[in-house]
Amino acid sequence: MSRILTVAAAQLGPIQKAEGRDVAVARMVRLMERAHARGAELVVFPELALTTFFPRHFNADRAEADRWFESAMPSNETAPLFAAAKRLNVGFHLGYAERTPEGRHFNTAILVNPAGQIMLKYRKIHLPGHAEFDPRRAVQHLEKRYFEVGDLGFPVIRAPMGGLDGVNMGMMICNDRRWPEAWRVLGLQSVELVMVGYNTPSLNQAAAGFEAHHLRVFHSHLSVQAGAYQNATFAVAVAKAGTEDGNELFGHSIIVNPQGEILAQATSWDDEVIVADCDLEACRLGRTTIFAFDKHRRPEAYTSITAQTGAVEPPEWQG
Ligand code: CDV
Repeated sequence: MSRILTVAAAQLGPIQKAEGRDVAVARMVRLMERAHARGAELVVFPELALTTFFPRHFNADRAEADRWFESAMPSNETAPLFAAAKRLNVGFHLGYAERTPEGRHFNTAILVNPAGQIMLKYRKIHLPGHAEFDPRRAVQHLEKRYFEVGDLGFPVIRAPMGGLDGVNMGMMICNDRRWPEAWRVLGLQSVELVMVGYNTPSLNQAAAGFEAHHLRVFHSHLSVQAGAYQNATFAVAVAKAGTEDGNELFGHSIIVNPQGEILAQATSWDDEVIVADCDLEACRLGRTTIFAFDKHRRPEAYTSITAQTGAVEPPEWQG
């Protein structure tokens, strides 16, 4: 019997540094309405969806960056998203910068049900970039300056969504999608839908050498399609795209099935909704055959995955 959840990726076009949250939230409400009109039951927004991608901007005084963070969720400014969810009877996923009551800072995503309840929170674990101003870079990437490493692991929750009694839903954020370890930790919790928002520059600003432009999108899709296939899950990868503060982010948001196939793909680098009917029963094939983890995994051979961070050199052949 099929278990269909209709999922939308709500790609956002650029948000400029001078634009307020009210502008972003109004655009997001419109995207929710458009997604709902196309039958979506769950709408997925990108990483740091409420503001420009501020880690490209250096603040010598760290506290000045606090203006990019939310200290309440919902807040007056984000309440329209929660109200729209109720009005339209849709769930949503939102990425934002979180400042906790203790003054800690995280790159965070939440999953909200149509009643406006936060069902799941994730804090980004793989933080790319650097902590100090780097004079060699044309554009900074200061995630390591502004955020702590997430402290919630990679959680999955089983909860009602759309017309389904239980959907196993998990999250990762942007750079996490490139790490197979993150996918597998979600896979080991029987995840059926992975939501991942991203802000990815079209150019590799850290590149010391040449990297062909088309590979930026290829590597993003490769990671999401492989992660979905190898863990027998659907995945929604959604961009903030276009030229923000003079810096280009690529779009190409996708919805992927457990075979690793792309079901829907955004074609603009602006606000755009893509929708796919995800039959969660399709997770069963991989899970019970080639990726039946309980039958085939060999964790005793994988100890280096958690015991070390960097790669070591192999022994020299002595022949
Ligand atoms: N926001 C990100 O995590 N962006 C990184 C870029 C810097 C490479 C990404 O992995 O897409």
